[in-house]
Amino acid sequence: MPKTFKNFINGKWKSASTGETFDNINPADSGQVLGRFQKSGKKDVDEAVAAAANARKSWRSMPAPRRGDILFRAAEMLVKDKESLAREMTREMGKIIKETRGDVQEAIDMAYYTAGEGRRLLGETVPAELPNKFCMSVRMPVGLVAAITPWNFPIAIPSWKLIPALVAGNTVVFKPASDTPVSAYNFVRLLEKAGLPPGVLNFVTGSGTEVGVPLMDHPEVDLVSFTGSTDTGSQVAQHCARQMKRFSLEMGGKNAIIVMDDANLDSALEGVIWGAFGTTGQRCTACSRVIVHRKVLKKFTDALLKRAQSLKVGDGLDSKIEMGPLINESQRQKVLKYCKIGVDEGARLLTGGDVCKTRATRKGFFFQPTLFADVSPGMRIAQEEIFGPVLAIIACNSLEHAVEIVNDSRYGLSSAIYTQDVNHAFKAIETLDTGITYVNSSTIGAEIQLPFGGTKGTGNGHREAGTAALEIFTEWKSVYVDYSGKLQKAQIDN
Ligand code: UN1
Repeated sequence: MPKTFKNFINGKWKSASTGETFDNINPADSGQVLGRFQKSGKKDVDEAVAAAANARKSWRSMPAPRRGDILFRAAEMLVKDKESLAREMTREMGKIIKETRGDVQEAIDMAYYTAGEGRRLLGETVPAELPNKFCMSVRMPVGLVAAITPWNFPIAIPSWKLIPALVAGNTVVFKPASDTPVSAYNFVRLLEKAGLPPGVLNFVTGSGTEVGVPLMDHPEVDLVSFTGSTDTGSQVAQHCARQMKRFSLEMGGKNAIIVMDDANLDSALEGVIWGAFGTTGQRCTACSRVIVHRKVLKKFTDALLKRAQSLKVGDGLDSKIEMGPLINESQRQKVLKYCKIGVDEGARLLTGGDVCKTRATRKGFFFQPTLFADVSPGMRIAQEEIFGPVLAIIACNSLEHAVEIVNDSRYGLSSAIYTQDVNHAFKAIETLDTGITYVNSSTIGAEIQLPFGGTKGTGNGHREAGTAALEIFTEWKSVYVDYSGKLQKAQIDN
């Protein structure tokens, strides 16, 4: 019998009011049920929100360095449990063990870095325009945060939301993706053990419609922090706008790498393969387009083909495996559909394009590493987010042309250029319309001390991680202290 996991509300682990559960399965072996999770409903959401609302006052009045101490403890516990957390994550999410270790490491980095905000949370002191007067700005918590997270970074992305929200003095109701609830549970359990008081962090599992919607619609929720698809993100925006709530959205990408004729092609090859097929292409930052200068197109395409065909696909717990399965069957069908669209549009399928059919991969949601050549920038496979191991190769004639192709997208998350020419590198940094640009590196691999997020359809102007995260999770308060002992009128007495 698989273990049954519960919700965490007001410091207690409890079953959902519905009495129902859902199964969490291993995408590398879909017959394997890893656990049963609560199929919660509105009543559970109401209870979790009430607990978070109740804890608001005491949590925001705890000195921020003390809140940071709890998060430092969580960082230490993550270090200690890194290997077991990574293994459980590979089992439920599918990405290879090296990558799930990286996922946990990202949460460790986030916890250490952001716990330190407990002793910073910097504001400004500025001169006053009148004598005997003092001015400063301080950061205040927003209030009650709903964190809604995806399955592709089952601990890292929750850490981007929960840790800055908590250190800033907010209380949280956390709804994880239903494909990866074990990792979310492990993270919450660890934060509980690190010493969060009851009600400060609540955890409710279940579907988007039964948990996500009532959560973001709840009038006590002040802020919704969401990472996921652009379609769902736009729903979140509409729900939040009705109640004038604050919301931050981190959504799709159609990230591209430019390979110039002066690039180090060996290094570019590694970067493109890693960007396109790492996490089985299921990163918002995945490289799904490579824009190659015509002068090196044939050589680079041949090298890509050789490397893509040699990738070892299988169970991510086996350390020799380079690419795991897709998350579930419906994602696999979506990727398959896009491969058919690519062929119909006239792109040339070089390799892949179908589900894996070997003995070792029969039981899971595996897909072949796929390359399309002769892709033109307007094709659907070059415009729409596929979220799978499918790479479109597009030819360009110059840097200007390449940048035009990269920017011809509704998304603007990550971009990269491989070049040995410093002028090309800086021109690309200046003109690529994305939130992140890499020079001589892949589109993936963002570090937590910098802002993470994108332009255009990727987001709504906010950034996660770094100190930028505090812009979402805090409100500014401007403070004026007049110690003149009399009424002084700004703009009038000076
Ligand atoms: C995501 O793609 O959903 O930069 C997050 C990266 C990771 C985070 C990616 N550090 O690829």
